[in-house]
Amino acid sequence: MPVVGTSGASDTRNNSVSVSESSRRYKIVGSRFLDKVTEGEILQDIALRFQDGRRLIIPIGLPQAGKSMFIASLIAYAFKREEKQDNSCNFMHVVSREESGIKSITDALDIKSLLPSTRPSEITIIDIDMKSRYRKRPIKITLIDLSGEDIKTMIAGNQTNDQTIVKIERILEACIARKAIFAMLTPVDEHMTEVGQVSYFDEEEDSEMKAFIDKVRNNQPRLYDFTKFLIVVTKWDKLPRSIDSSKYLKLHRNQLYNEYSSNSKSYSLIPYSVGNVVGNTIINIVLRSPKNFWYTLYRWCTGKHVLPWWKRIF
Ligand SMILES: Nc1nc2c(ncn2[C@@H]2O[C@H](COP(=O)(O)OP(=O)(O)OP(=O)(O)O)[C@@H](O)[C@H]2O)c(=O)[nH]1
Ligand SMILES: [Mg+2]
Repeated sequence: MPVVGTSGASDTRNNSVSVSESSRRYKIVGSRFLDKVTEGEILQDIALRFQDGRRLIIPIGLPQAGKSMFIASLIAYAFKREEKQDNSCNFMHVVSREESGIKSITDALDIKSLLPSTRPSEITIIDIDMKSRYRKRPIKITLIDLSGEDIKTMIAGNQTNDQTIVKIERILEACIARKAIFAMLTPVDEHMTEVGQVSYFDEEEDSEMKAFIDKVRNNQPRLYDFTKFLIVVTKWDKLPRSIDSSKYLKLHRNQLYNEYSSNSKSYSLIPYSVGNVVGNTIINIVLRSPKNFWYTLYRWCTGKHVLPWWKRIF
């Protein structure tokens, strides 16, 4: 059974850790290449995580959609506690910080650097547990980062012999074993000057993301029914003016909006920003979006708010 570090909120940088037992349990942790592992190895590792009650969160998006930075921002919120006031939850590494894939992310964020583009066939698997200070039950999460190039190829569906793509499809199919979350990341057009003016970029994003949903629905109807689709509009800070996220979706991702509004049971929507990005630097890492995400996730998984009612009132 994976055990986790249990140190308190004041010691989060070192709360890792070292649980060699769980490192042995999960063979594939941190960053690896799918062409270097067999289908059996990766699926067994995923199955172990399901057995441990882990919930998989898989960002789905085209190259440069913001998948890796979305994960980095969630990690930043979880493990950069000194930069935030909120101490209502504890986050714990499940394997040592060094081998978990978290270290390279937090090291990059320490120098406010963006992460490099994820290479084709690369996969990063990160296991984190989250516990409210006011609740007994922790939630166990596994984040899986994939390459946008691979996701694009998978959506196009014409590379049936590509073993990397086959493995990704198998990983997604395996999510039938335990309710997973496919986070559909679709970025604001960086060149947008006016809200309401739909660009070619918007149209392409809309149809590619919709094609992914259709692919799951048509090829794996049970998986479609079982999976939660969370639409995440990334690079929200790039909007020229503020707008309600569902209005944005209706205007700029109309096909996704129709999905979202026709089936509120399976779909949710959040706007997301990792902070102000200038060139290769994140000028200031914003923690509002990841906090919102983690709180929402905790509620989905446990049916309870991170905070007790008396904390929310006062
Ligand atoms: N302004 C702004 N830019 C962002 C944000 N998130 C990501 N970016 C920019 O988008 C680029 C791509 O982000 P990544 O997270 O690497 O994208 P990805 O989806 O992982 O891309 P691949 O690895 O190629 O599939 C980053 O280098 C940033 O320049 C955000 O919240 N705001
Ligand atoms: Mg990436």
